[in-house]
Amino acid sequence: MKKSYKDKLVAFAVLAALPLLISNVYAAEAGAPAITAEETTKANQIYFERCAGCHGVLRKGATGKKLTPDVTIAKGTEYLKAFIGYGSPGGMPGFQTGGELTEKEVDLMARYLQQTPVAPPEMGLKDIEATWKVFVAVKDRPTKKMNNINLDNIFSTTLRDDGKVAIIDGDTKEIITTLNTGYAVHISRYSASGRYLYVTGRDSKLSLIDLWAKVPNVVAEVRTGVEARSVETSKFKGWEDKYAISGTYWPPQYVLHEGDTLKPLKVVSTSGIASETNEFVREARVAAIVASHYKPEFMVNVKETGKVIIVDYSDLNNLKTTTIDTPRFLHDGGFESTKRYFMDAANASNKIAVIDIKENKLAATIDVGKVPHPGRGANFIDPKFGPVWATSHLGDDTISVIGTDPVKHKKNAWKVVRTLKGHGTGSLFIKSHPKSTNLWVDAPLNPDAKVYQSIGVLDINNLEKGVTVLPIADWADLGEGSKRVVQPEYNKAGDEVWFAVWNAADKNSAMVVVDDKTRKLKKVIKGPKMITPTGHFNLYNTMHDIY
Ligand code: DHE
Repeated sequence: MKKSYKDKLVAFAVLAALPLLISNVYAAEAGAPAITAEETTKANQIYFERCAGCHGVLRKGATGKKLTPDVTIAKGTEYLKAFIGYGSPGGMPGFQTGGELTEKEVDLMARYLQQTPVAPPEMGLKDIEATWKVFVAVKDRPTKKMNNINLDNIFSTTLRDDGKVAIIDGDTKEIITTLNTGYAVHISRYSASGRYLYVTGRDSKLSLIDLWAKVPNVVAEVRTGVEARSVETSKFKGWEDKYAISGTYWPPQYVLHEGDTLKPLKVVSTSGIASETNEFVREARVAAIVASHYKPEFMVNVKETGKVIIVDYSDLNNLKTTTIDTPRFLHDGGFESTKRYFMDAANASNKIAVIDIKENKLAATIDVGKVPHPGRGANFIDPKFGPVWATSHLGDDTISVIGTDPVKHKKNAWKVVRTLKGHGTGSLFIKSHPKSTNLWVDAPLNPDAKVYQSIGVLDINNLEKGVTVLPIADWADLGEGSKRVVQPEYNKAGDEVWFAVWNAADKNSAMVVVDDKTRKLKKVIKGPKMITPTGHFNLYNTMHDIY
């Protein structure tokens, strides 16, 4: 009898725990400390929730270091405990100091990391299809918008540890509804018409939300794997709302879905030979995906192999793909202002790869600061250098500003024209808006609370003046906790900028809205529903790639 995906997951759990069940106290590797079956189950869960994103399920390393027993046993339990508990200047968060793990859990993880990792199960089209649910069939959905919400200006806000998103009215700043989605939602993207919202959880649950319903609701969902971070939708003229694409960390693959039902149509593995090393990588994870406005194509970042796969979705049966080699490891990125060039962060190489999505080729690679992490980056007109795109960095406190106009500003194109001092090391996101003269930069992974609880802002017309720091978490007045300020995001008009103040699940969190012109506090959105907000995505700006 063929096994369902759930059966496979159970089989995996049993397999992983089998040696433990036999002895109950277990050291798989010679020299590894003891760990019980019960502890392993708990550690598996913590590893999935907190560690796998950076270190990989096979623990071979990517954004984070390699954590296989050949490395970890030599480091020893005490060293690993210090690293996990207190973090490192290289960007590893302190899980004990941040309140995410107790001292006991840190000790458990230090011992767990010295055991041999076990690979989770594969997941083919049939397995994915078995998890697919349509709650409201297309024929039963409204044929016109049934609410009075100004959809263009809504925000889909991740409520990370609550497994939900909040749909917030950008005009009234009221929460319209909160909806159950996957565990630790990572990103939200909107369909090209603006009717549908796609949300992916870290657990690979992909949810489809109908924004035309009287109250927006989840109309379909599907599990695409064990771990995921990305989703995007077809944006080319004539293909609006037709397809969605989801990318998974495990299994390493991408899935093409029917846009209005999430029915999985095609699965493509991304395991393969890496650029630069030419070695086979099993865990070649899908990071950011962007959709072309020029052609019916998706750009899929394969992290560990350093490949951008351009997927032509005009004929799924005879799928045409173009593979572009870049430096590694590809993570996040976005378009420059004309949307012809995809500015793609290769974070382990400290480079930005520029992909020309009209010609489907690598246009340039540019050296930037340490561990670029742009989110989608920030576009603005530099008074001296013309159109530019900027990234901040996880590993240093600089902002690299890159010329992006190869026609009218040819000598600046694909060069770092300025390096600005940002708000601090540990930055994840940077943002501006065509109607603004501000450049906002966060630093949520900075080790200093004063820095990660605030935001930096630069005046685009006076960049030499340096960064001004605003105490966003203080403005939110939330009481105790880490209160990391995450991700600037504009409203549709470009006159407000929104920030998440991300606290632990049992503490108060908030969204803070700042007037972009005056840089003064406009509104704090808080209350019992606002649990661990992180990313927040304005419909109009996200749909049109305005940032
Ligand atoms: Fe993210 C984007 C992966 C940690 C909040 N994050 C992305 C993207 C990827 C990614 C691949 C790009 C998606 C796209 O554009 O299609 N993120 C990862 C990780 O692997 C990592 C480093 C570790 C992990 O375990 O997940 C990680 N990310 C975080 C966080 O800790 C953040 C702050 C909170 C959280 O949810 O865990 C976080 N990531 C975000 C946000 C975006 C994002 C808000 C979207 C930014 C945007 O402007 O589009």
